[in-house]
Amino acid sequence: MADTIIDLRSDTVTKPSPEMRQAMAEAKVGDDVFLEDPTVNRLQDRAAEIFGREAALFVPSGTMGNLTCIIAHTRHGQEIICEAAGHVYNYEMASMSAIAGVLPRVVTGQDGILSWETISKAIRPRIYYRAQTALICLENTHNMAGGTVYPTRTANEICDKAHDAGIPVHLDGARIFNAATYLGEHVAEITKKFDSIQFCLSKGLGAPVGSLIVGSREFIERCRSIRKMLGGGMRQAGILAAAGLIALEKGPERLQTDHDNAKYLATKLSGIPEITLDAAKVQTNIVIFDLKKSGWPSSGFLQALAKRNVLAVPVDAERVRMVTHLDVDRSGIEKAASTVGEVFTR
Ligand code: TLP
Repeated sequence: MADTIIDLRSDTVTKPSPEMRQAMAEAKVGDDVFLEDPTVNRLQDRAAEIFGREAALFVPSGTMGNLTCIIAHTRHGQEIICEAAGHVYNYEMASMSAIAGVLPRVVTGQDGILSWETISKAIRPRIYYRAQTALICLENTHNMAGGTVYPTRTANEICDKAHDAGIPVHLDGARIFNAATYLGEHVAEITKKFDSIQFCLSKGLGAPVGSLIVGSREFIERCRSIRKMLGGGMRQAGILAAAGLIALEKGPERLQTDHDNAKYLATKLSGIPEITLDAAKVQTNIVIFDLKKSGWPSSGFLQALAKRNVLAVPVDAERVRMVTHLDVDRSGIEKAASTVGEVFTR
């Protein structure tokens, strides 16, 4: 027990539950490129139903989901407005430029949260010699801003005004169920004005693999061709969808526990003098703290922590991220917090 590793690098590290493993073993499958996998079809139908949309598409990853939507919404030589610390801009291998051929027009939000005021200034004028703004991409929750949540009014206003300007809005909703849990609102309600949504099954919801894109039937059919072009046409993917269905049905209801654990962790860490962290700002399952006062670079700190069996990731040279999830309970969180304290005292 003493050697148990407390892995807070991400909520992607969770292992499928015995119930998921069994459902995977027993899943009815077919060739999904022929649209014949009954379990994939069930997952897609259920996702569309939950989000109150016409259709959904199962994709192998959040990265492919975002890229597929970006390609569907844009043409080469256009621009996308996205947030400076956003995942699409920083962690997706520049795929929006390398593959979709679009230029990111970056704007900085308040704790990652954009407003129409900041976005509207970044929209290119409709002049024939300027690249045109083809898409706005929001991220909810915002990962590298520390799991922050869009107030629904703000997201709605951005979508309404963008639509008035003739620009569609895509949501990187990798952790949209965390946002819904924090707001106490339904995912369909908080996403209803977006033109497309990508959300992940493989994060806090606990599935081993997979994301879904939801939108109109016409949009999803376009995405299906793009997914195939990107190499994401899967065959007997019902094995994965079976775990995904359990994640979708049962994952959301336990996210509050992750949020409570993150708040608890943040409160403990903020009591350590070497750490700068405002626990009051922690809204969901992501805790980011600053090591500047300690004089430690995040790399050295993380190595010392790993030696004591606690894992986290760097955000940059001075900041570290810890993410709570279903495979670390409250006692693990307590252990992680006290281990951080120990690292500084040794
Ligand atoms: N995020 C991962 C890393 O890539 C940073 C993590 O550990 O948090 N959108 C958002 C907001 C994400 O946080 C992620 C993954 C993705 C998209 C991409 O999803 P995957 O990893 O399935 O491609």
